[in-house]
Amino acid sequence: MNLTANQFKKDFGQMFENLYAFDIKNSTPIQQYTALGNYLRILYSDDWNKTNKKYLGDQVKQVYYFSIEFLPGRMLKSNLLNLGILDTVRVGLNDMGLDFDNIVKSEADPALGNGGLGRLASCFMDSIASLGLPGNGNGIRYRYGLFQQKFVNGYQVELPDNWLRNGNVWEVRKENKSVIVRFGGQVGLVKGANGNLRPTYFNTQNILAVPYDTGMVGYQNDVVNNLRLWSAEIPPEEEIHYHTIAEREQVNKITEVLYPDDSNYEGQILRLRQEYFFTSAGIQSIVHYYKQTDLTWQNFPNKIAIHINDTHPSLAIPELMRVLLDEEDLSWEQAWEITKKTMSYTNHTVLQEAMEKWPIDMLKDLLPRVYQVIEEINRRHIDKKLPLYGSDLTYRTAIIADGYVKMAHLAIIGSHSVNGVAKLHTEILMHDVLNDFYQMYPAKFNNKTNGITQRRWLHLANEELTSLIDDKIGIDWKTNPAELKLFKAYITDQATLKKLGEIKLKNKEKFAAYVKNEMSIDINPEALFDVQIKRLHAYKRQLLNVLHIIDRYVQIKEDPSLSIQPRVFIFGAKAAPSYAYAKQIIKLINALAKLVNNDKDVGDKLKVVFVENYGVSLAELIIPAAEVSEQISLAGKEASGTSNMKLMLNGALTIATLDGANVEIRDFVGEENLFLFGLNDQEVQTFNENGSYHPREIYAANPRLEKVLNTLIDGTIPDIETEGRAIFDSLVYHNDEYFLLKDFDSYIESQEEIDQLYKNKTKWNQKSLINIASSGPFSADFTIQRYAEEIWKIDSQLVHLHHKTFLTEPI
Ligand code: 26V
Repeated sequence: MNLTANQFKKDFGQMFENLYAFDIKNSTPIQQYTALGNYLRILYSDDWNKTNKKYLGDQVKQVYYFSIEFLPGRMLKSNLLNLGILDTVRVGLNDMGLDFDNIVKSEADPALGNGGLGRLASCFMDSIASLGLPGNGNGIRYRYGLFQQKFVNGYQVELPDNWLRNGNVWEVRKENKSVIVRFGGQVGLVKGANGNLRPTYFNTQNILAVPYDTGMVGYQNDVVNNLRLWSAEIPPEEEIHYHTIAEREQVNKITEVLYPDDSNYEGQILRLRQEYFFTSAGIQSIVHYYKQTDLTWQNFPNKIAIHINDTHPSLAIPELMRVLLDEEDLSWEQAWEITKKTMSYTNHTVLQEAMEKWPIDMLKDLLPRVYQVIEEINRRHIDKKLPLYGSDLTYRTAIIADGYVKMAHLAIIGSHSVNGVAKLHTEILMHDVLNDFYQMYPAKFNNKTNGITQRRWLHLANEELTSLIDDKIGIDWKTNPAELKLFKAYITDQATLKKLGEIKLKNKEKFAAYVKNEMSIDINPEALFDVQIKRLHAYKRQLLNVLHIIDRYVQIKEDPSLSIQPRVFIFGAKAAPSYAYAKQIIKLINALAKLVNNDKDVGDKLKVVFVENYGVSLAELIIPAAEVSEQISLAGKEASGTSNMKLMLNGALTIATLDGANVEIRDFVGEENLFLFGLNDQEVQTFNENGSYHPREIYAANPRLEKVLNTLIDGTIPDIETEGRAIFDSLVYHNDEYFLLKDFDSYIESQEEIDQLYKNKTKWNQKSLINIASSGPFSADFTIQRYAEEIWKIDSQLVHLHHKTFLTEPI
């Protein structure tokens, strides 16, 4: 976009006065932000409109990414970057005497997701637009995002996240595009115009779904795609039926809050309402859109792809069937062909406790017609497969069984594609967790390793590193991330290595200033910064990290003159409010931090920093400052991980188990450039099958580990009587489900190697450089290119393909 700083100053100053009717000199950063956001939205509105018109006019195939979570992060800077006016606006604002960084910080960070799954959806939206692909997001406009986390006496406390308090400049409410979503009631058969009996619904509760659209600006390509988030309201014509406040609240509640139970399924009816609400609204709006064309229904899958992000939107399958059967009068066979060809599904977890299944009666009462459709899908599935696969296998794949409707089964049977999110994860799906389905539908299964957008996670988060890379290899890596590998040519260039170290130090200083300001903790920027940032979950093993910290503490206390590499251990993590064990681990980390950070014997040798309220914005501050990336989940449990990719891209060295995408990171970066430890997934499986793991024996036989574990229960760490005991028992007496004791020694050994390497700054920076240069294949641009070609069959609409050398790098 062409814009000079002078033009910007004139236009923006005018815009501000039009909005607020006072001089910008007397304004607050929030007002400045609001005006700037409005200015930008107007700036790209023409491209937004044109993009829409082009897709409709050319009748190109489009994908709709259905996700119950999106985690976009603040959008001001990313929109400026993608519009190509970041520097211009910065200069302009500076000339006007305004503080750009303050303006940026006054934007609320929309926390409409829990973690990896929601952030992935947003990285994908960025890549879809940046590749010029016709794609749309479909989700929920939660009135309150994921809770804000506070620590009170070391315990997690959850506060509401009123992210819309100051409005939202990026969204456009489109009441004229509203649709009605129906719940409850009964189904009857009524003769239609053509004399056929038609399912008709009575006594339903009708909810108005109102869309709020947000532009997804592509990277300097004039493309603006659409993210549509739905809000629940009382339909104006039904106001009369809502007599009490309680009845009205029931409607608002549907899109009030995001469920904070990442990976822990609880069969709550409100959650089911949410799932059907945004799914039905999305399907209806797609069908309305499609009917603007004069294409036949048979053409639907040639023009529309619908992607189901985990099982949360899997009611899209029976909902599309319902619309095609009941509203468009298609036969079952026609409707089923169309539905299967349209739908594709991604699995994001192998954890049994996260698998969605709804009690039959709950689904039947809330969605009677949808339930009938699911029953029929199930009946036909069993009928067809029984003669081919026999009863054992066939009934194991039933959608309705044991009193439940199993959403993963529905998603697989109703889609043409099922993918995992990293090579190992997909292997585990095919050969273990979903093996029954793999036997039936081998061709449906495929892998799409996750990716991240280098625009947010390198370009915006780490501008100094970006300029260094630009200086050395030019700027083409921004549109073809495979070119990052050219940076390897500087592996022996002392000046580049030195510069890399200086940039890291600067980023560490910036983070240290934040820690000082927010937490009153002094950390030494020269110490090694070790980072674990992800949801708190037992399988991710933050606790193993803690055991290592305690081990260091014990050693220092035994010999205060010990010479040891100073380290700062940095944690960021939210725990689901109902996840008691995860919350106990939070308390433990905070208690340990208090002990360690205030111990005179320890000094700079060891610091523990647990940042409050970890989210996208904090990730942008922490990741550029990280030197060690902790990716230490029990092998076989983490589907992919994506912080592993973001940290590597910013030059951190990874300490990892062979889990999720760590396996591919190892393949690209080389075994000598990361630190592997611990059991592999096969070994874990063998222990589990044989019941041959006995942590109590390890405890008894390993004095170093015994000392560490005893600190949990002997008062060494103050104020954790309950938590310390519970955690100790889970490890020593309740069989240590995630094999921490087994992996302890090899973890400690790898950590010692890290200390050794850190002594040699040149070698360290060389490995850091190789990590940066090897992270191109993990760009979401590649991931999306594969989804587009292999699953969605959609084409880029860019006239000038910037991406000519794409896909040279296989994953
Ligand atoms: C599951 C559930 C279960 C029901 C209650 C609410 C709720 C909310 C979110 C989820 C999603 C869990 C799955 C998930 O987030 N998986 C993560 O997906 C990342 C992106 O593919 C991947 O990198 C992580 O390894 C994986 O844990």
